[in-house]
Amino acid sequence: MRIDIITVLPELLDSPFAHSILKRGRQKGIIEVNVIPLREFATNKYKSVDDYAFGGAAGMVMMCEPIANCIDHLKLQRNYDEVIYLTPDGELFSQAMANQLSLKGNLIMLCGHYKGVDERIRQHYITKEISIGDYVLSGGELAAAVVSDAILRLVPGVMNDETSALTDSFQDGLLSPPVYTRPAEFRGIRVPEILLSGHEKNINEWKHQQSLERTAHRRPDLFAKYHS
Ligand code: 6GU
Repeated sequence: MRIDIITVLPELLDSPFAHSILKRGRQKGIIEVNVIPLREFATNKYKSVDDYAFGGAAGMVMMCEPIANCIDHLKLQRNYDEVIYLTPDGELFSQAMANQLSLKGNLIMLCGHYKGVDERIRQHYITKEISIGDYVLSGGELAAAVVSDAILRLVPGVMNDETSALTDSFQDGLLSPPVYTRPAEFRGIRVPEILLSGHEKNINEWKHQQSLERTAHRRPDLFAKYHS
């Protein structure tokens, strides 16, 4: 899978894909992440990527030409399954969406900035709009990093057995159970005895029960969906 991220702040995306699971996935050649500086596609002598909003609204708007030129340039080299725009008024991101997108081959992500992009780009180039939650970030870059991370770790071969996605919170609609490591006693607090019992069936039942209780207590909204 390949993700091309278009941004006015490429430096913001240097680190998120350079460590741990995603670093190894890139080294293995299973996933590819490219950060494309939008300013390289600016057309005027000032290299502008934004301009004043028509109608006199406060704040700048990302211009059509640099974005159109950039996406056209990318599309000449390969086909894309989705051209995604990261924006607070997009569809709310979820594990289900991450699962679907992890099956795609090539994705473009366009990071919004300022007051957002000219509506004509949204109408003519964008195939999917994603928000990562009901709060406002200063730009789409951190959202693109969040969405990309959630997608890329699901691509087969990126994770090994120890990091398997199958036992993640949300993958079965429930939160994960609590986990413990050595020592078996820490400041007088013991690990639940069942986890030391070696009885796999009972342990799995205990974990499932803990997941149910956690979800019911912390996320009644998820718990209601799980039972319906
Ligand atoms: Cl995708 N962008 C911005 N700027 N803020 C957000 C967001 C995206 N998702 C939630 N808040």
